Amino acid sequence: MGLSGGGTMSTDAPERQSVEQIRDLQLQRLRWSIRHAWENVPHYRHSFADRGVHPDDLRTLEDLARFPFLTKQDFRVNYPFDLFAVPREKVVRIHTSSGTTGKPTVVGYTARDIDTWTTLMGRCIRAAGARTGDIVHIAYDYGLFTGGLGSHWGAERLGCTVIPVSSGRSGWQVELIEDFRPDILMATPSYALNLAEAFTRRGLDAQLSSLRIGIFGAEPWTETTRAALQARLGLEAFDLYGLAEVMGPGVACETAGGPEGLTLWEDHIYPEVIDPHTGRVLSDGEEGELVLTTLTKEALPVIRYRTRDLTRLLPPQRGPMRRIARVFARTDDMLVIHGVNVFPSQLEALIAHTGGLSPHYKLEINRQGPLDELTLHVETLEREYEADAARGRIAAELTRQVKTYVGVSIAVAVHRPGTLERAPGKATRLIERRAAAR
Ligand code: DLL
Repeated sequence: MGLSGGGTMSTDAPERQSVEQIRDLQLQRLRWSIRHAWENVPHYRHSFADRGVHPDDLRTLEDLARFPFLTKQDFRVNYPFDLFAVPREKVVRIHTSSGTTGKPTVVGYTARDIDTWTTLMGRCIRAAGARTGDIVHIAYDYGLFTGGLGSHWGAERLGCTVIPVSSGRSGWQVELIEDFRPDILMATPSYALNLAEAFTRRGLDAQLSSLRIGIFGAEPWTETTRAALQARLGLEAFDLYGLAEVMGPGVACETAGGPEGLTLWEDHIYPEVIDPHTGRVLSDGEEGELVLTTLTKEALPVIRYRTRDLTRLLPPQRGPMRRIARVFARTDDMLVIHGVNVFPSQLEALIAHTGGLSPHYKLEINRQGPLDELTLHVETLEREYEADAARGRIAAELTRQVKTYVGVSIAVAVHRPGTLERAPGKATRLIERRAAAR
């Protein structure tokens, strides 16, 4: 089989297939993908041999569990291009992951890979309710980050009018939204909140803007943030998931009026959820780490990539594809404070419930003796900020809530409105002071 991924199904109408048809297609494509990786990438040849497996060992979809995982570390070792399975001249585009530590992960696409990505992103934007002719304001960063260009091509494929704004300069973005009257906003949820603030700073009511759909992703966010975004921007907010290693945005997305969770495009990507400690494959419905395998990717086939994202698989509903539950955290996001596991999303929900606080927050970790200590930095909303006493009351209330609901003692620092740093793209929450303290 050539560089085709096999299978004859049109990428545009997967909803009409049955679950059995999708499984057949997956097996056929998986066989191709595993052989393609093994034949063309030394890393896979070695890792399969170390594990004692060969592409011929894949007879059923369940056999995939016999194959080794691919990790972020494997990308680092093979930096920049050694995981590519096609000659470099066939690679028409390079992107990177947005990791902040060490060298970024480098990914490549053939023209056909870009076409597949565009198809899947188009499906996601359509699933959120967008239609041909809608105006889409894209405030994901353009450049090596996959968010801007991935969304851009998908929206164009759908026949939308794209405004490729990229991130930053929020005041100017508000002006553009007022003038061009887009229907759809695509941004990280934290940047969308920044935009809502920028409307307020200009004395405008964002609820009255032309926006009716928001397609938000690239970082974990919560139902409380969804409610805040919907209320402030007067739109319906949808979750979009993806990662550079597998493609970029468009791996999975929520559907307007659809079932709970994000539909994962199983005709091109095969999902597993594993126990992150043992590597054992879990049943659908069980929570664990998402592991993804590409079925059709030519330039960079990814076999069993450990995403470090925590979620669970949900059965197909109103269509043949399985869904993932909202990705609430990454395995490496989890903080252990006084022996208690703490996820930023838990704190985010409590901040929203406390009242009087903006949704912006930072987590500062210090080491005092043998234990890590957590300080949660939050800021008040303008109208709530009057006196130190008010801030003291809010700090005490939030400390109590965290103790009650998360079971851990932390410090809370309440800042003045607008003083916590805003990132133009993905929010950076963690202030790491442990290395300095050691
Ligand atoms: O963030 C791709 C993307 C762009 C997705 C725009 C959605 C919208 P990376 O920079 O490689 O790619 O980061 C991928 O971000 O493994 C998750 O940890 C996190 N992430 C992405 N989308 C979501 C989401 C892009 N909807 C990493 N919910 C992933 C939670 C998300 N986490």
